[in-house]
Amino acid sequence: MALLEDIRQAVIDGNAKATVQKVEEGLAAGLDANRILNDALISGMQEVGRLFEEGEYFVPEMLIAARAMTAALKILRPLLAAQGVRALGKIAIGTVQGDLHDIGKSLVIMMLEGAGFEIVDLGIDVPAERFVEAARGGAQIVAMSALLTTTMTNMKTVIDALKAENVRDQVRVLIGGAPITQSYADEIGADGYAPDATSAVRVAQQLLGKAG
Ligand code: B12
Repeated sequence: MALLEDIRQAVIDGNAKATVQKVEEGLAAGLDANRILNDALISGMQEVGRLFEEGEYFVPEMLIAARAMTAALKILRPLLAAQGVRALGKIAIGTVQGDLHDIGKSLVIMMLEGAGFEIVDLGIDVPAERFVEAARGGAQIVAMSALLTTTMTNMKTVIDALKAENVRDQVRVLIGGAPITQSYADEIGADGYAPDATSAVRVAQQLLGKAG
């Protein structure tokens, strides 16, 4: 569909204004918010990743593409998250230390909020101690995001810190991000892994015994 392709291209070009304008146009024309997210925005970011890998794009291009995507997500947020649902449990989520990627985390937050979870957003570049504090503060799930192979190892650092501080048994640990796999989750002793924001909701429900 031409409009979806226009939105995708606007993200690749890093044109926030055009991205927002086209998303609004799409919604007005009756396009589904999920379709805009998956077929235009996420697909556009995947292409940006590919261009970066091939040396055609550099960090500044990635950054402006990320800004365009973030601007569009603000519009989609209320549409993707259903309102006023009951609290299913408290989840503290952050991107691990050394890692500044937050678009995937924002999407996971949106979906979890929409499903009725209370979210504590710890932000990006989060040191292990902050995850430990969140566990002490009553979060039932500690969720971590990592996009870099060099920072994903900090997920294990957090799990080790939770153990050292005697709070590992109080929480369930959920992890995700592009380089993460189920086998990595098993290897570091995380309780759950999900490959995307939609399945993050299902896994979070399962972890708290509220299977959906
Ligand atoms: C945008 C982007 C950036 C932006 C980030 C802006 C921002 N606000 O987030 C900027 C420009 C800052 C950036 C910087 C860098 N980046 Co970058 N970046 C990307 C890019 C293009 C897109 C990431 C993204 O937003 N994807 C879209 C979202 C929706 O997908 P997602 O993050 O995977 O999230 C989904 C799932 O993974 C999952 N998920 C995510 N988190 C969680 C958490 C939980 C609990 C669960 C259950 C699920 C879950 O659900 C999400 C939704 O479905 C990727 C390429 C790619 N294809 O991933 C490279 C990429 C991740 N970056 C890369 C690199 C190398 C870097 C830099 C080192 C570059 C440099 N030389 O400086 C720096 C590192 C900075 C740092 N310290 O973090 C590499 C990583 C390579 C590797 N294997 O380690 C990639 C893969 C590009 C590439 N192909 O080489 N980057």
